[in-house]
Parts: sequence; C-alpha cells; structure tokens
Amino acid sequence: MMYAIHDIKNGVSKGDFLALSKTITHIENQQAGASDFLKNLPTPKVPVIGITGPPGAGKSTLIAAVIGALVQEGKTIAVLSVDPSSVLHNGALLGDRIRMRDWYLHPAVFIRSLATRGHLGGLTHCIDEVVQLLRSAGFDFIILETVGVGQSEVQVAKIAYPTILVLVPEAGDEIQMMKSGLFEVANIYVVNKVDRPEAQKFVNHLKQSLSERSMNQDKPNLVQTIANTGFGVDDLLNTIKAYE
Ligand SMILES: Nc1nc2c(ncn2[C@@H]2O[C@H](COP(=O)(O)OP(=O)(O)OP(=O)(O)O)[C@@H](O)[C@H]2O)c(=O)[nH]1
Ligand SMILES: [Mg+2]
Repeated sequence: MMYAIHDIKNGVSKGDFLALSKTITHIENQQAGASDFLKNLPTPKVPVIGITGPPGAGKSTLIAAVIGALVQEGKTIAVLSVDPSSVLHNGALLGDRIRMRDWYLHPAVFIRSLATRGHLGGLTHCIDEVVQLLRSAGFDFIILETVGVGQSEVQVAKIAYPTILVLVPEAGDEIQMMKSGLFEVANIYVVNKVDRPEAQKFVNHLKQSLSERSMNQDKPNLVQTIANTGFGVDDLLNTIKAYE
C-alpha cells in the first residue's frame, strides 16, 4: 500500500516520519504502485547538497555540524546516506549512530541510509527517486552523503548542487582524489581536519591544482574546517547557500 503524498507531508511537518520511511522502502523494493506514485509527485525546488569523500574524512561529523546550524535557523533537513560497503542496522549506518546520535530523534531531521545490496547498477536510479520523494515531502534542505571516489559519486554530483568533496591532509587521499572524476565536478572543496600538522601545505597544493582546472568551469570554492570543533562550519554553510 502506498501512502498519499499529502499524508507523508503532513507527517513530516509534525516530525513523524513513519509514512515517509515506509514509502522509501516501497521505492527501494520497487513494489507495485511505486512508479505510478513517483510519476505523479510534484517536484518543488529544494536544495540538494551532495557530500562525498573518502572513508573517515569527517563527512558525518561535518553533516552533524551543518544540521546543527540549519536547525538553529528553524529549517527541516533530510539526510540520505549511500554507502554500498557499510553494514546497515535498521536503516542506519552503524558507525553513524554515535556521530549523528543527537539528530536521530529530532523532529526537524530525517536521516535514512539506502541499502544497495551490493550492486551499484540500480543505485543511482533509486537515489533519484528517493530524492524526488524528499523534495516533495516538504524539507527545506536535502543532504546526500556518499562514500568513496567511484562512478556512483560522479552520478550523485549530477543530482546534487552544490557537490562538496571532503578531503583530509593526507598525501595518499590527495593523489587518489586528483585522479578521480569527482575532482573535476565538485563545486566546494572542504579540507577537513586542518588541526593536523602539514594541513596548510595540503591546502596550498589543492589551491594550486584547482587554479589549473579548466577555465570555462565555475570557480570552485575551498573551505577549511575542523568538523569536531565546529571551526569553519559557518563559512561552509554560507558557501553552500551561495549556490541556491
Ligand atoms: N582531528 C580531527 N578529527 C576529526 C575531524 N573531523 C572528524 N574527525 C574524526 O574523524 C573520525 C571520522 O569522522 P566521520 O565523521 O565518521 O567521517 P566519515 O567521513 O563520515 O566516515 P565514513 O562515514 O566512515 O566514511 C571521527 O573519529 C571524527 O571524530 C577534524 O576536523 N579533526
Ligand atoms: Mg559517515
């Protein structure tokens, strides 16, 4: 049974996400009626912020901090996490249960992980549809988190604007990122963990690489953060809002 979008919106406005959750599961499982339901959805313009980067870069910590700032402004936020390699527990990524704990029960914040069952083929299709549902459900912001540097992240960059690439001052990751297609398509580059030694060297190197990026592209932004202390989060939020 599919819910009506009206009932989903009504729930979301009260911080009750049950109908929304169940509908996402219907979409994931491609259950009967899901595609008709999606076809008839309105598609209001809602910012979809993509956040990606290597495992452990601080994406979840950064998202938790950005959520905090947006909730302060009275906004509602949906976070969709896509991580083909992680183990799901009741729709939540295990590692995130601690970091995002503050927000799991907050009525203005909906957090959901997409189970991809190991095959990437149908992944972006499903993301597209779930994002469309979240747009229609009445959220002010949608945050799309993906892990890694693969083709799926480049696909996500097509759905999200702006796309944020979170990097850390580690030489190995740097080289990995420069080679990936994602390095070409991100709009905002966050260097997180700038509390680490050698961070400025990394920032300078990145600035150099970005200035060499092709001239006809939008000028990318570079933001420095320490996600677990909140340093740079206001700067990041202002940079994100400039893309609206
Ligand atoms: N020193 C330092 N540690 C940080 C910073 N940001 C995050 N961390 C720590 O880095 C670890 C990984 O952070 P997460 O937010 O889980 O990173 P993630 O990118 O979401 O990781 P995955 O979801 O596993 O890919 C945690 O132990 C954080 O506390 C930072 O700016 N400086
Ligand atoms: Mg994470």
